[in-house]
Amino acid sequence: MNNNNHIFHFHKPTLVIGLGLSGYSCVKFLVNKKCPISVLDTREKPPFIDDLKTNYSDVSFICAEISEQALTGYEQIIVSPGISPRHPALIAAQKAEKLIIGDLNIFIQETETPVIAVTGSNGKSTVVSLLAHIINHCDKKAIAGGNLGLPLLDLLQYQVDYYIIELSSFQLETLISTKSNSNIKPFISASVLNVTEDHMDRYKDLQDYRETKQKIYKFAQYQVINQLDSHNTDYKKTETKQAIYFTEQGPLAGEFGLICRDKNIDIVSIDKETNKSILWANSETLKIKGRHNYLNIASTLALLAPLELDSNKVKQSLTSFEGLDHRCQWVANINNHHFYNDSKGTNVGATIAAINSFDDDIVLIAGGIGKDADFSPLADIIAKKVKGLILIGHDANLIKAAVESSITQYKDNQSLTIKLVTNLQKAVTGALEIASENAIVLFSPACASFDMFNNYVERGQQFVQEVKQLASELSVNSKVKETV
Ligand code: UMA
Ligand code: ADP
Repeated sequence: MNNNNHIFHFHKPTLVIGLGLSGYSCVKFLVNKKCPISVLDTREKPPFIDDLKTNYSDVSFICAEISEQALTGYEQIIVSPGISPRHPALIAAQKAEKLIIGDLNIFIQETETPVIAVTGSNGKSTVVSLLAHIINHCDKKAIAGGNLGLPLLDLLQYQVDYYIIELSSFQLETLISTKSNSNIKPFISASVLNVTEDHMDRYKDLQDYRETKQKIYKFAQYQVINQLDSHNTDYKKTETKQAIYFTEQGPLAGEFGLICRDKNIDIVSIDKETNKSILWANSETLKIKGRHNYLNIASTLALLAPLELDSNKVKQSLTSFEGLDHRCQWVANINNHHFYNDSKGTNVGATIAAINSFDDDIVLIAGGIGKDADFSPLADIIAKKVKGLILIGHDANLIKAAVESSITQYKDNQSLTIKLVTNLQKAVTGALEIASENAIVLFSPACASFDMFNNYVERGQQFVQEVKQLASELSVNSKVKETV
């Protein structure tokens, strides 16, 4: 390994801030490298405190607020993604020439295995899981991690051909490129899949959030760009790197895109040299559905292009990919009403994509913590397409006000029924009461879950449980997915 690329040094006194998944994985990695570390968390009982005490009793744990005093004596500070590096004490430490980074900088410094990196407001987990699924099907080994769940530094213990990493804006926020490391290109390909509002409680504005995501391209050989994302297109003009494009429309030479024939969609690319069209998949043969998922496939193929995998094997693997739980996942049919769980729809853009996946009448269940989002784009589509709206959680009234304003402004959907309820059980029964014949009941909250649940998984599981319960109580014509 070329030490010239190192910005993090294992002999220097280091503080890890946060003892969640990322922080604990840093502890394991750094102790193994004999790095002198301490851990600070503002919570008295952070998630991995018992593991730290049992397995690393020599590592000191400090429960304190982040302050200049608490950072004194450390030359390097590793910040967990849940903590903003814009905290005044961290900014002061940076000015004092301390190294402030996240686990991502250590990961790119230490990896010798090629990496494919993905960020974006929506579709990240689907794309990284599909990338790993395809590569493994093509007789190579890949493992996916990062924001998906397996922390970045934990990936390094796996002997594989490729690491596939999902990066959140929080992880990219601490990524720094200096003179020392700016020449390394650990990412074969990297993509900002899309940018729509999310985490507006952490960023100044959408541009700030977008620029944070675009840091992913700094360490990439190929930048994979969403052709229709004008913001990424602006970025393209200022960069000279090799680019591969994907688009929601028919592709041009060298691009990956979608060709629509009525409701049937082909995912195709156009060979740069021969100009011939290559058909990768057709919507009829895929297990994942919805236009946003076909675009996810196009971006996945673009990210894989530099690997030159066997195209027949790639095509086969696309048809066997089942998608992930809690993403537009069919749960049950009760009296000809199909219930879908999209608990991972945690922002406005995701829920808009989920609504657009269906042509039928929709009753939408939404709400939770809105993260200071502008709900008006969601309200507009609700006013146009949704027949019933059930709202739960902290920001239910904000969504209701936005929808009522859209209805008044555009004189749309005056008959839309809106109900506010206090829990998911009432949401599910309420949805069935107002659903018209053959309607879809879509649970896509457009919000984070932390007001009522530990995370989106627990929220999705509870939704599925309530739907199953309703199906059994009614003992009517119903069919429930076995495995959820
Ligand atoms: N926290 C404190 N005090 C501290 C440290 C953390 O209150 O001293 C709080 C944070 O504000 C946050 C929570 O603890 O509310 C968790 O933060 P963390 O940085 O300790 O999180 P980890 O357990 O390390 O998990 C992180 C990612 N979490 C976040 O970015 C908030 C996980 O993504 C990721 O799977 C994991 O690292 C492994 O890489 C989750 C997530 O919600 C799924 N991501 C956001 C998203 O997808 O929208 C970005
Ligand atoms: P992420 O990891 O970025 O949160 P996921 O793949 O887990 O993305 O999908 C989360 C939700 O986002 C899905 O349930 C769906 O509602 C929506 N979604 C998925 N892909 C896209 C896309 N390309 N564009 C817009 N929304 C999407």
